[in-house]
Amino acid sequence: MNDPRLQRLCDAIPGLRLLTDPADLEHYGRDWTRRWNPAPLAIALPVDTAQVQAIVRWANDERVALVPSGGRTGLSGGAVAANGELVLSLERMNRVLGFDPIDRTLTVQPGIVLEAVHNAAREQGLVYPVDFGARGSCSIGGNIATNAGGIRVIRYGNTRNWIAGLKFVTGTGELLDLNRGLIKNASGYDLRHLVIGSEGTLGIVVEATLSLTDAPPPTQVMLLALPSFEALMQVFAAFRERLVLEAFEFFTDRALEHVTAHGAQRPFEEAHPYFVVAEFAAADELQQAAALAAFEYCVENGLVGDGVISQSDAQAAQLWRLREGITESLARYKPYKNDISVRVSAMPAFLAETQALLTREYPGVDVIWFGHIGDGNLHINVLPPEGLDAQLFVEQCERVTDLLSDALARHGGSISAEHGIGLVKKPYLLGSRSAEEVALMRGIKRVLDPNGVMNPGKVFDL
Ligand code: 2HG
Ligand code: ZN
Repeated sequence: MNDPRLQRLCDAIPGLRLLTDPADLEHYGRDWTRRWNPAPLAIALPVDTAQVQAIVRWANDERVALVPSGGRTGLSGGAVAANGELVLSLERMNRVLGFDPIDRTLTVQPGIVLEAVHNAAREQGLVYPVDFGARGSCSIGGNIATNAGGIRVIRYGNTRNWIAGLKFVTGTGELLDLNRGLIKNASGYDLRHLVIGSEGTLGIVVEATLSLTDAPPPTQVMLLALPSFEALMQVFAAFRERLVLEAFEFFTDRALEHVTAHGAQRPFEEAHPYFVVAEFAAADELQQAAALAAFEYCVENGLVGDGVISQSDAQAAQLWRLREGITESLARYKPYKNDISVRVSAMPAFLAETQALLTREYPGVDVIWFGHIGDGNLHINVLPPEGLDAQLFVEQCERVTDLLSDALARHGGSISAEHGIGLVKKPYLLGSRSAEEVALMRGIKRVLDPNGVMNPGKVFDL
């Protein structure tokens, strides 16, 4: 170890795995944003809570910034280490620690991949229902850090709803045991919920107790083609009224173009401008008939132009691929991403205004809309025009995001629905939160992380 600080870290924690190879610094120093050049000091891979605490104490002594790191599938730069930070990777803390059949909870380490959580729950005949496209690589610790949402929020809520307990190392290295799996606990502030969504700025989750639930009833998946944007929320209302929705997702023809070019199968012969993937309970004939009735109602009222319904799990997966494959199909273009939300009731007015705004501000640009429309959450990906300098492109998009942020403020919405603020959305935080709220957030940060070692520069500057 050439760096004396790292030498002291190795001395303090015998056996700690530390990586300093340039390829490792590059690999662990970035997330899926790909906008910043990774430049961490080193990567530490602790194996237990005691090592995490010792790393945090070392960081306080040395005043070295720490970047907690899970699967690094984030889209807001929350796990980027570009300023000589120590990346604290939780990937070796990836075990299931226990299952309690009476409490119906699964206790896991933070580095476990979401898909492994799904599998562990299924082995117990139950489910952990939070789900999204990055399930094969994102970690539960990262999900907690952003209160991740995904494709089943409409039915099950966000990550927050499924966290029964957390063990948490604060920015000074104290270990807190938050809520301990209790269903009812009215003994003061629920610090667990402060930690969830804090993007690694307050400390590090070292253990999570997850609530599990019954497996959902058999479902079917329907793909609908819509003639207009205005029809979208009406179709949603018609489906929600008649069916138990497990998911209700939308995307545009531009998204379809990219995802089919990337290997997904084209669903309809004819062209349509908008699409919906809806998954709903179809346990018996009554529910299946209700689905058909919802479809027919929409067709009769000119809200839907075409549709298909899955008859097997394989077909359902094929339809889901059209929605879940979008991010991957766009990745090579390095899109500028928006992840915004408004109340579902505000959606029709907000959609109309945003569509007009983006059509005006992005002439001739490939703008791809998709998202969790049933939660009021839109993902709008803007692709850089060919030949445009990457930095200039981001600057142009940020000017449009200023306008979008104003529109969100008028409609009471949020600049980040589920990806987090990180580095990417930091300039817009004050459009979604009042100055008083952000001042309180800073105060909370100072209490839990007085030396500012936890993921500094993310969410807000001190
Ligand atoms: C999704 O819903 C993810 O697919 C990613 O949140 C969204 O790539 C995006 O903008
Ligand atoms: Zn999403």
